[in-house]
Amino acid sequence: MTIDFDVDTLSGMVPLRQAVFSLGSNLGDRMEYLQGAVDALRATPGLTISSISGVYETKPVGLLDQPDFLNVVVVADSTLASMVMLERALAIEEVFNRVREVPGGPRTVDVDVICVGERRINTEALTLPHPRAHLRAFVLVPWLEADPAASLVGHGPVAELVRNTDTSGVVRRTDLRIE
Ligand code: PH2
Ligand code: MG
Ligand code: MG
Repeated sequence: MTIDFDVDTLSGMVPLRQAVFSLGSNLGDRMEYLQGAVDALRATPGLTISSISGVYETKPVGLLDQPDFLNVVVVADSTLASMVMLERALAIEEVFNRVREVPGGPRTVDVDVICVGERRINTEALTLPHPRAHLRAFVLVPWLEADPAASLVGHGPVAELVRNTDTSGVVRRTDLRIE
């Protein structure tokens, strides 16, 4: 176990950092769920959205026998501790009736914390940066759109990661937009 003792684990103030969230939906009215999740993030005290990617239609990664996803990435400035962001993400999933029947299976809405500044954390509840983000075109492509200068802790510029990733299953839906 990693002993994790710094400002982030205390309940007091933490510095303003950039947080990146990956949102996905592949059940029901996908746009409705994504918009609702973004609205809930926007309404979170201590968190200010700075950029939202376009909407991407993406082929499922991992468990292949499930409907296509819509994915977006939200970039925010926040003074919240990482664990508080995770709690908020899980609460948003709860509100939108996320069902967890099959691990990695279909969901109304999934809200993942991808990274919080330079923070590295490895606990049972949360690993930062997200351990698979650097491999996932459905995270990297929208993230690069939302923040062309983005860099992933330990992995380098997102632009470079996108160049080295198969992005064929990730298609921008120019007809859709998150407000
Ligand atoms: N989320 C997963 C597993 N697979 N595939 C796509 N295309 N989009 C996702 O958001 C996604 C996935 C686990 O959370
Ligand atoms: Mg996920
Ligand atoms: Mg998740």
